[in-house]
Amino acid sequence: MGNTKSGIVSKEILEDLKLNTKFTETEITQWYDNFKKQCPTGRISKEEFERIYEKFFPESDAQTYAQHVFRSFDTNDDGTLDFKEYIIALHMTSTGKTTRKLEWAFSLFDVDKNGYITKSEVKEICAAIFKLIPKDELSALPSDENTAEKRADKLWTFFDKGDNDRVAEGEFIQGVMDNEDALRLIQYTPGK
Ligand SMILES: [Ca+2]
Ligand SMILES: [Ca+2]
Repeated sequence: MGNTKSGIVSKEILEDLKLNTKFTETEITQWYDNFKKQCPTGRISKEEFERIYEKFFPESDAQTYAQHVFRSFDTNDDGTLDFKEYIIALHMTSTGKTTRKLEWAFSLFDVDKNGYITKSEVKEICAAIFKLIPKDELSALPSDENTAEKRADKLWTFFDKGDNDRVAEGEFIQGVMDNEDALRLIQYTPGK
């Protein structure tokens, strides 16, 4: 098995993806063909990833957010996204169950990857989310959410922790599941 250069997704990866996502073999194979066409090297660099985000957010500054998302997808920390990381990411962020999505959201907020989220990490991600929001939408935000700092403060209250405490993955997922506002505040949904 291992690496074939023929453009056919390796059997190992295929089995793994079928097991870990709800995608079918046909879907995975089609995406692999697409991925290979767009990305002949078989890997997406951080710069390429940033450019993809810039296209999705032409009105705002998506670079910082893209860097955080890239970090959360690059599970083996080698500075590139391979096909498997790309598909798992797609699965978790788009069609996965809510808990899967929240596990991903946790890894997005856990900037230093130490298994806990601190308030300063929440602030850092909220600042990146804020850069995604176009100016005309910023002015429409409620007064307790209209700066990155306020958004972070509000989000933090849902975890019932002191400013110097830290939040474990289970606590994060529970806090977000229990509060619709928290679910809204951990992400930015364009065009609202
Ligand atoms: Ca990687
Ligand atoms: Ca952390």
